[in-house]
Amino acid sequence: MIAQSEIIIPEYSLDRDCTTLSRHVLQQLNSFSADAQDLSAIMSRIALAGKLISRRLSRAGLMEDVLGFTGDSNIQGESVKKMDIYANEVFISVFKQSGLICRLASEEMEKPYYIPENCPIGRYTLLYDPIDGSSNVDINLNVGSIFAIRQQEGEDFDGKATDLLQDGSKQIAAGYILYGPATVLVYTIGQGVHSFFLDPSLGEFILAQENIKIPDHGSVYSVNEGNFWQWNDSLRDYIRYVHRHEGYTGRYSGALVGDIHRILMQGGVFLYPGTTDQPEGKLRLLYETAPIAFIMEQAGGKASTGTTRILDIVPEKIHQRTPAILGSKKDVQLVESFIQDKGE
Ligand code: P6P
Repeated sequence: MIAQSEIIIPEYSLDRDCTTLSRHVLQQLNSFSADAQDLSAIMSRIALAGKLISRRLSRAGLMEDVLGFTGDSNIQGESVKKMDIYANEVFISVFKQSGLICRLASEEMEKPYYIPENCPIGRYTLLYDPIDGSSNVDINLNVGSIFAIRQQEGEDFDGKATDLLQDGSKQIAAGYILYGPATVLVYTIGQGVHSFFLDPSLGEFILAQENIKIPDHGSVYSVNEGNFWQWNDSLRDYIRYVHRHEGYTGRYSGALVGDIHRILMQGGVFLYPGTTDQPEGKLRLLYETAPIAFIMEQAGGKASTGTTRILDIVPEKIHQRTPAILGSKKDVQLVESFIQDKGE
C-alpha cells in the first residue's frame, strides 16, 4: 500500500488535463457573464463537431458510402465530397438545439441555414468551411474545418444576412480544427492563439499550447506552383527569388489548414494569389481567409491580399473570394514588396 504522501502526481499534468476548451474560454474572458458562458458553450459545440468529424474520418476507409463524390457541385462550382456534406450537417446538428446560434453560413450552402423557429434561437452566427481540403479525404491526408463566430447585428428579416457583410474585426472568435495524426483545435477570441489536442481516451480537447507566437521569419513558402504562369509578374519574381536564395523550402499539401498550421508553428508564408482564371483568388473571405487572418495577427503574423489587410476587407457577398498572403510578418512583407515594386 503506497502512503498518500508518497504519491507524487505532477499538478501540472492534472491541471492541464482539466483545462478543457470551455474552461479555457472562461479563463480567457475572466468572466462568468451570460456572454462569456455563451461563447464558452459555442466553443464546446465546435469541439463536439470536431470530435464527430474526426471519428468519421478515422473510420472512413472501413465504412460504406463515406468517401468519394456525391455527384453534385456546390455554390463554388466544386465537386462535392460525401464527407463535405456529412461535416456540414454535423455543424448544423450540434448547434440546432443549442439556443446559441441563429444562422450558419457555410462554404457548402448557397444561402445561410436559419435555425428553425421551433428550435431555440441564439444571437450568434457560425461561418464555417466544414471540410477544408476535401481533395485529401480519400487519400487519408490532412484536412481541416475552419470557423468564425460573429454576433447578429440588427434584424435579418429578408434572410439575406447582410449584417455578415462586414470586415473581419466583427469576428468574436475564429480558428480551425486540423484532422491529422492528432486532431488539433486552434482558436482565438482576440486574446492570443491557443491549441488543444483531442485526447481520444478522454474524449476531450486538452490544452497543449497557450499564446502561440509565429516566428517573424520561416523557411517555408507554401503555394501551388502549378499556377505559376497564371500569376502576375510580381509573384513570379517572388518565386524566382526564393528559388535562387538559400534557406527556402516549398511545402504544399492542398489543404489550407495543414499548410497554415505548419506556418503558425514554424514560420513562413502561405500564398494563394489571384490567377488569370480567378483574379480574386480561390479562398473565400468570410469562412477561410478572415478566420485565418485573425489567427495570424493574434499570433504576431500578418495577413494581406498583397496590398490590403485581409481583416479590413468588407465583402459584397457571402462567398466572396480574396487573394491571400498569410504567415510570418517578414515573409508576408517580402511578398508585398515584390507586388508593390511592380505597382500591381
Ligand atoms: P489548389 C481546398 O480546396 C482549398 O480551398 C484550400 O484548402 C487549399 O489551400 C486550396 O483550396 C488548394 O487549391 O488550387 O492548390 O488545389
